[in-house]
Amino acid sequence: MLSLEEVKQSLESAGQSHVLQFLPELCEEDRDSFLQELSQLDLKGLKDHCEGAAKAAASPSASLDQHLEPVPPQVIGSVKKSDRNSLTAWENEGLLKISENRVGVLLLAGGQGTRLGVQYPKGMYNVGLPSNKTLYQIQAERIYKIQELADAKHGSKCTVPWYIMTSEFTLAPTEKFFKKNNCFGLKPSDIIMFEQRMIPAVTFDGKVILQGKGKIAMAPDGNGGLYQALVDNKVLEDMKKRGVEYLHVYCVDNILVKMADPVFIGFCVSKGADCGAKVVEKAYPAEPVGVVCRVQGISQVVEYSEMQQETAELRGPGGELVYSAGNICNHFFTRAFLQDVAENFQGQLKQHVAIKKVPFVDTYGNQVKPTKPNGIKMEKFVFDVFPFSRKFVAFEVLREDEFSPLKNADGAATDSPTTARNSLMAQHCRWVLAAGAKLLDEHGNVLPPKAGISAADNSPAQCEISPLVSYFGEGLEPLLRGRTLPTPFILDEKLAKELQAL
Ligand code: UD2
Repeated sequence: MLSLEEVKQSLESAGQSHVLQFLPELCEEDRDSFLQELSQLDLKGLKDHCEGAAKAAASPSASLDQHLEPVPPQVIGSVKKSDRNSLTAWENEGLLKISENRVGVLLLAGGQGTRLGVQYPKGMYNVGLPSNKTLYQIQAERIYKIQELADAKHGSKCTVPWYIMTSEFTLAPTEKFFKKNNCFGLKPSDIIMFEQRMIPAVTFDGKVILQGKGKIAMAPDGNGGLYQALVDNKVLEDMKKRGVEYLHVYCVDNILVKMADPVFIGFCVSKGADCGAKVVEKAYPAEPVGVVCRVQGISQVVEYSEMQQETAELRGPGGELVYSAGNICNHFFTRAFLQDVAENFQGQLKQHVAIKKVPFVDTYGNQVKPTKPNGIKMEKFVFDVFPFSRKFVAFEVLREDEFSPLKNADGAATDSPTTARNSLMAQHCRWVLAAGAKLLDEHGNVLPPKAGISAADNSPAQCEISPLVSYFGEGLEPLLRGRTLPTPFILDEKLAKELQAL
């Protein structure tokens, strides 16, 4: 820990002396922990950080829009446009790599989930499925199942390690939650949690914001903080030790996420890609997803917050959106590429400006909750490494099968607990029907043969299949063919065993 004098001097030379203005009012314990916090800051880089943030907010970088072009459709792999044989070949390739312990998954879970408005990590959210499973549990069970599928095919006993990037906000509650739930049946040593860095929020005139008299307002450095965090926490070494060569990186809130998706991994591997992104067709111009496109010929993602409305609304001759390749924050990286980024490109990652309402103490020591934005948070984006790749590929998947994010609290029209829950149950209805069963509604009426959607309220039947029984609809036919199933219908492992025994 640095001495008070050292901290004082560093803050002074960074033009941030105000940070210590309430120090004399703090009790000894608070003073010590404040000094501890300040000692851990990058005090040398503080001046640049504060000045850079204020400058970036005052003169936003020129819009990229005039340099954009869509990625030509022929370079985007697609589930819809590929034949069964290609999809099976990619899936087999992916399962082979998984069985050889060469695949890991990495969850980005350092965000604060502000829009959803809960005080705990988003992964702990229960969207109200019949089973009451949380997002973390669903993800854990999908990992378990994909290992099992790879093992069944290749006679292996494989592991897909689960790396989880957290932040100061999410690490402790996430660790506690996993412990309480016995890691949902996964081996604790195969779950590797690590923390991303936090950086100070800054006022428009470049001053660090004090959140309390002895506390700086800190925020995680964006999901692109991943690359620094991989280095800080020696994650690449861990991957190397385990022989992991391919990483599926994903964000926490998509209830339909296919963990270590063998089709996506197989596709990327067979194309020789070092970097890849899953996309879905954008649903509407203002949908909050980045767009995979080319900027001066180079494939990258332009984030929704940085694309002008007119560009997002551009349509082609058939009425389709010109920029329609919606990023769903599901990425593929080879370990070699990540190593290259860590060694050579890390420092070049773009900093994006986010203007936020940041609670603070005013000069009189009063706690203030601002009603309008007062602070700048600088963030890096996980996809900003795409331009450094040697071979980047995009892979388009079906929205109804793979993308339904939880962003907003209930009441919002989109991306809420209700829409997430309904997407999952609708998918599971489709699986049940495709397996040759019928579903009955609560009045005993057969639900429409295609979707399992009740005509009365346009919502799917209460139908949920545990990922421990089926990862993506496979294996259900022998259990369900010819059956008529009343809803709510929950197919868990126990029921699956009973059905098998019949
Ligand atoms: C993300 C994508 C967007 C689109 C959308 C789909 C980025 C930058 N944007 O937007 O293009 O794909 O998702 O749902 O990827 N996180 C951290 N540390 C941080 C900040 C965020 O780990 O400092 C995690 C967060 O916990 C979440 C993921 O990154 O799992 C995405 O963060 P978000 O929900 O803030 O991103 P969003 O929806 O603006």
